[in-house]
Amino acid sequence: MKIKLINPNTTASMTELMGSAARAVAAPGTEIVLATSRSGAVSIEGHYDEALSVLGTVDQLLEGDPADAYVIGCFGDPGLLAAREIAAAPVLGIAEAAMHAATFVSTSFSIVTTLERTRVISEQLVRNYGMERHCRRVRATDVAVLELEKPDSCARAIILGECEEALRDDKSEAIVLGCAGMADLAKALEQHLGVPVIDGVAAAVKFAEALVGMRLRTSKVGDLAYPLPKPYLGKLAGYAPAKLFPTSSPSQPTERLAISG
Ligand code: 2AL
Repeated sequence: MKIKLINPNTTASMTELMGSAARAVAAPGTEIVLATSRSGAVSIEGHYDEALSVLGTVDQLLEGDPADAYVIGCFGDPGLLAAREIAAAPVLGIAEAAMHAATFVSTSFSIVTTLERTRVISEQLVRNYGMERHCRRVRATDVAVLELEKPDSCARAIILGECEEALRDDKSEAIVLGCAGMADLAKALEQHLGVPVIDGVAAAVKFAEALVGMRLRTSKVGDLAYPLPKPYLGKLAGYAPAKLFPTSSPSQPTERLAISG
């Protein structure tokens, strides 16, 4: 099967880092196809960065050969539901996947993320995903996303320290890493801390394999039905649904998709 891993930020080296994490866990028959957004911020660290990243993700979703599943490789899961609307293949976000994985191996986790200003994004996801009973705390480190890439930065030490505080002060039993750029830290942190440390990239790839293996596709009835056909104006005219993908008819808003193969 083919899983397309889309990095919504425009830093190709971070896509490669995610790709290594994905390939390390992928089953022998799984091909990981990497895609880096061509438009938008070099790192996603706020609501504006997130909002503007979505078109680059849509471009990558629609471009090239269709995949059996898609992973959005940014911890804010930017554009996740929009992506699910326009694809019939499963689309996974790394935050959602990581939090679900954490609940399978612990009853409580803390999220250790990047800048303080991204904390609210993670907290909103915790609520959206119904994870309030599991997530003890979102801990920001004030490490910028691109600092994670610099070998001489103290990012790793800061993240380790924050994880130790989470275990001691939050009494959490697992750590969810709150950035795709932390994917390469998971195993070393796990060995050091002695608790599960969950990288969402790996979790999303394995869940994607499971969903494809179960032949599950995104529901095209109701909320995640294809967008309604209507004109889009201005700079976004080219993204009008009728031009890009099957659309839901206004008179038949619950269009049903034939499931193949
Ligand atoms: C992220 C992430 O995973 N990639 C990125 O550019 N920003 N999320 C975060 N909380 O820093």
